[in-house]
Amino acid sequence: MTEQIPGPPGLPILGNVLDIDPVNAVISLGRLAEQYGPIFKLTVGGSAKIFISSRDLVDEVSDESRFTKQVGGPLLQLRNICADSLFTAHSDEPNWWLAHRVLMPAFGPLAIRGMFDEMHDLASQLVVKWARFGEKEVIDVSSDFTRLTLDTIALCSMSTRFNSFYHDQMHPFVGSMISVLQESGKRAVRPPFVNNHIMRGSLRQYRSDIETLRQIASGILAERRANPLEKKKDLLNVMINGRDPETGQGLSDESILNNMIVFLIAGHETTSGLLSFLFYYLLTRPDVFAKARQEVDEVVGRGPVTIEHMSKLHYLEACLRETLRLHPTAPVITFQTRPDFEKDSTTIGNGAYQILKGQSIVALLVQMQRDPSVWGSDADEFRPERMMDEHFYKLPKNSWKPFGNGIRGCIGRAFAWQESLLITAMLLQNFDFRLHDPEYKLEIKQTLTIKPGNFYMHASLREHLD
Ligand code: MNH
Repeated sequence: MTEQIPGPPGLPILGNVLDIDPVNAVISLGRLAEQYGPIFKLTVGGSAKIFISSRDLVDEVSDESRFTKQVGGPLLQLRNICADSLFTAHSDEPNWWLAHRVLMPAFGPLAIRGMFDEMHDLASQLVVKWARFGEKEVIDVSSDFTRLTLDTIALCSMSTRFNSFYHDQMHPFVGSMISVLQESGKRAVRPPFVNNHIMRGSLRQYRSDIETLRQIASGILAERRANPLEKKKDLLNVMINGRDPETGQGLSDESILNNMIVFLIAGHETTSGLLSFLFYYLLTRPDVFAKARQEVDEVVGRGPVTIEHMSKLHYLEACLRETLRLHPTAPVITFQTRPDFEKDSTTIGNGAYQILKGQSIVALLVQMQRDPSVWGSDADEFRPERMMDEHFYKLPKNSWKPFGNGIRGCIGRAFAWQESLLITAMLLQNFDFRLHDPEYKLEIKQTLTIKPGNFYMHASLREHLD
């Protein structure tokens, strides 16, 4: 016998729309998890969704022989922009397999090492900017990190410089991207007839922003076709020249455009959020700051940060892991039964809860990664020691999964890791920091991803005593 899944009662037509604050969906879902427990059910946009937040339940749905990623909610809306790109394709779409096989080598360890110098170049621009500003300037932390991560993914993926640090106005691609991402989030919680017939003004703006993104991307592609830059190994060249090792097939221009746009979307906000949350901990935890800086001083010293240092910054790495545990910047991942799953239903919770074929199961990573049965009674505390290699590699499987699940997990993980380590090492090597508001309490701001809200700091060049 299976059990009823608990949840708040809904309204006849609107379902549980009022239980979710669209601006702060992740926070309101977290509150419902506190109230209803590790599994609860809501009706959103006409269909029932199941929300899970314990490690054991997430472990069960991570079983790829029964479940896979579901493209629904905001991701389904993103398909208006990038169709069946790597990130937004359904797991059984042929273009997912094709792009996955063509692109995997381009995100492998060797290829990412090859991007080090370009990452270093842009991180240096941030160092120069903060050094010139001096200690009085109020730094909007996540805004500067967003400029940096966006410039980095644009340079490494398509050798294009957005030069975000040299312009007050953001590059037109950026403005349109931010606005389509916001609108996609809003569309996901509105009924379709409202999106397509009532919000006419928003729809017009949405279409024109999508057009801007596609035009800029296709301009870059056309220019590359005219000037092939044969020695470049950026992602764009891999997409143009790469062939599926199994079939010999290459990506169509349409698919290249979709994936160019998706790298820029998926490849910057999550990393910028990670760096911003990390800096929140570095600035509010003098013990953590001292250890991190000591490691940088010992490993790197005063000279340039190099690729060889990347594998030696063990404490910094633990800090990054612990930051993503408490604040997984892509805060939910959605599962459903595999399209080729042969039965009409299955169960989770050791047989307790029935899951129908195609049913949405949303894993709430913020709660899941604080499950006391894995992390103990200090689960809410930032304690990087628990993430040092000797503990990290012994964690129960699927208890830390900020990069998603299995074959549909993040392809950019090594990229984000190298970028984050490099930036943090360079900043710790060069600056002292302090909070702008010494009383600052962490606020969470959500778009599709999460980042700290209203978080400002000051940076001053370190006085090296030697
Ligand atoms: Mn990334 C998928 C988190 C950095 C490109 N990424 C995912 C998923 C998560 C995720 C979670 C799975 C989403 C889902 O199940 O719906 N990604 C992150 C985090 C960071 C990150 C926390 C940084 C920190 N991601 C990056 C970077 C890039 C990138 C950098 C590009 C260079 N991510 C992707 C792509 C996918 C993805 C592409 C889709 C992969 C697939 O489905 O095959």
